[in-house]
Amino acid sequence: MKTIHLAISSLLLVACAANAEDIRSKTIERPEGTLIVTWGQPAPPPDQGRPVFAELDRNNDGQLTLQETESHALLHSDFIFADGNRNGVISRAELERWN
Ligand SMILES: [Ca+2]
Ligand SMILES: [Ca+2]
Repeated sequence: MKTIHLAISSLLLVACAANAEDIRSKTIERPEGTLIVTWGQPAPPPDQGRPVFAELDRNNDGQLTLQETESHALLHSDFIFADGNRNGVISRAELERWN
């Protein structure tokens, strides 16, 4: 029997906003096979406050690499957007713009 998995995340975010950690699924039996629809969103990263450049820049080279941002979950997940010139590192000015 054919099984189809369909993940819907962005369409139902509003419906799940009240309980953001709740991942739900529904199984629908169809003549063509079983359809499993899963929706929800993972829990947001904990609020760590604004990242402090000097604390993240472990090698003190004036740039933040992706690895150096691992301790700040939100900045780490948003790295490509914070890296305004897309050179693979975040400068102090880029971090200030991102904040
Ligand atoms: Ca660095
Ligand atoms: Ca950059």
